[in-house]
Amino acid sequence: MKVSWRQNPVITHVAACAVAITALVLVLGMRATAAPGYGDPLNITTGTVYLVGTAAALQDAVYSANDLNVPATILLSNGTYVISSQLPIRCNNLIIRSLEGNRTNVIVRGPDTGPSATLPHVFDIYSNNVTIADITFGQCLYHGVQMHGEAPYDVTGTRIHNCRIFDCNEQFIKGSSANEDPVGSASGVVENCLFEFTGGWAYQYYTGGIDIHKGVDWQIRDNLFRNIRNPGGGMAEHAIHFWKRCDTYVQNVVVERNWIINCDRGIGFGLGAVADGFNGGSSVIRNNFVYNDGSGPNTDVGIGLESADSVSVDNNTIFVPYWAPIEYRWTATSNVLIRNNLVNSSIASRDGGTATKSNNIENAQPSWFLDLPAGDLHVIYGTGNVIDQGITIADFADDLDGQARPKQEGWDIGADEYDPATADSDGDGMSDGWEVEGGLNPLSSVGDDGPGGNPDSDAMSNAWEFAADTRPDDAASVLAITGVVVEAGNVRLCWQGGTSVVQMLEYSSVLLPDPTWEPVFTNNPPTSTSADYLDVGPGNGPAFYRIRASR
Ligand SMILES: [Ca+2]
Ligand SMILES: [Ca+2]
Ligand SMILES: [Ca+2]
Ligand SMILES: [Ca+2]
Repeated sequence: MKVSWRQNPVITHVAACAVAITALVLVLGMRATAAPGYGDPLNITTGTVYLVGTAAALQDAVYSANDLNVPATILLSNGTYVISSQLPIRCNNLIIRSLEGNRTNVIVRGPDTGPSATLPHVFDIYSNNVTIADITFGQCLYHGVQMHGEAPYDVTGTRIHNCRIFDCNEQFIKGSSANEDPVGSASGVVENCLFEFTGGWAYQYYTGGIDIHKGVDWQIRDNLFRNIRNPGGGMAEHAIHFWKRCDTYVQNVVVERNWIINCDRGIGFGLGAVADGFNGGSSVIRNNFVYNDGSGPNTDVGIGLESADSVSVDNNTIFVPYWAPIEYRWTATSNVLIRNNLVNSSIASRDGGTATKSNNIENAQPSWFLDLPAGDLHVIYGTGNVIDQGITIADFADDLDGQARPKQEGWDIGADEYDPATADSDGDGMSDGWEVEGGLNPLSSVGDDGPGGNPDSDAMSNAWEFAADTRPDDAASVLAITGVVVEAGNVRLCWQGGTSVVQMLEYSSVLLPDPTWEPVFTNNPPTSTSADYLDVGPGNGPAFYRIRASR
């Protein structure tokens, strides 16, 4: 047997003896949270399955499903489906989704766009338990989805998942009701969707993201809204608006973990002084980001409660150039809690609205946030008056990113729970917590504090040390093979490294010209700073080993 070693960058061969082998470090990015407004493909199927590839086939499948009215799934192959008339959905328990799950590859739209678009709606829903998932749709005169909440339809159970909805002249998702009808659409979910005007502006003021009248038991979560703003006279409706209240049931609407960027108005419950509707319940608006750069002429409220009853407004982060990022208006606004919100100006009562406020910060500064112009309101390292300064709320235990609260000593104020293990305030690929522990500046990405720095003058840059979880302030702390011992024909490898990342011991019988590295042993964290492994029977001939690490 011949055991060899390599030392980066010089490769040396030593015959038949125990030697050290240098580590190779694989640098990977930090674990990223899921992008806002995106979700995993739904991948569910029910009943009769239609596979379609053209607009005509899609329309035929909808008509057939409507006629049969038994559970059905329409799967759309990749492509663009240009429809000139809306798709009327009258089949209960219908799923419409992309076959492959990639929403960018399946587009259902009208033939033209802009203020004179000719397609009325894309989906016009009269039935219950309809799911639309993993597609892109838009370019219509009115609504991307119209749900008929008025009798006799009283649509329930609509689910819109992982869709991109674009360029609808009026409200992108509309839940209608009738004046004489007590209840609108109910028990729906809109999640992981992107709503946007692709040209940066709406075409008129009468538009909005989600507008539902007399809705009950809705969940609006993990969506991204952008550019729902009118460049001319009159402000657009909210990105998320539950307008009139149901007459017979409590509202119980949950709006959580949404990002709203550059929309005239963010989230609204109620509108105006009209105090009708059924009081009580436990609606919540929590863990949302609302940002507006103010470049439009109609910049308005982040969260507006108008004649809204029994709503908790908790742990939202709002930065808008409007005098009151959160307003509660009119005397019918009552039984309202406003807690742990991080906003840049007043949380204000108007026209007799009442609320109980606790633990809000109303003077947020631009420098507290990770990327304000992009609407990324994650707080950065050192925002001490925000981090750990919230009150514990029994109703929920996560943050905007779906990560658990608290992370350190207590709840943070605002939608983001700061986590030093994942936060990267200077964007240099190394987490704040690791930088601080290693004596680096978590707010500097250059020089000794950046990924290319090497303040301890060992063989590893800071980026490599981070990937290996070794210390950037200790030259003795590196990822390296420290010993090779031949034991009765087997090889024992000894190495050192960090404690919190995966280590992979690999073998190749050749080094030049191209090694073929095969896995020998995976050392899962938590790992000891010193470890060893007995490789049984590598056989006769040269043997090369390396140790890798990755987060
Ligand atoms: Ca960093
Ligand atoms: Ca740094
Ligand atoms: Ca170093
Ligand atoms: Ca080191």
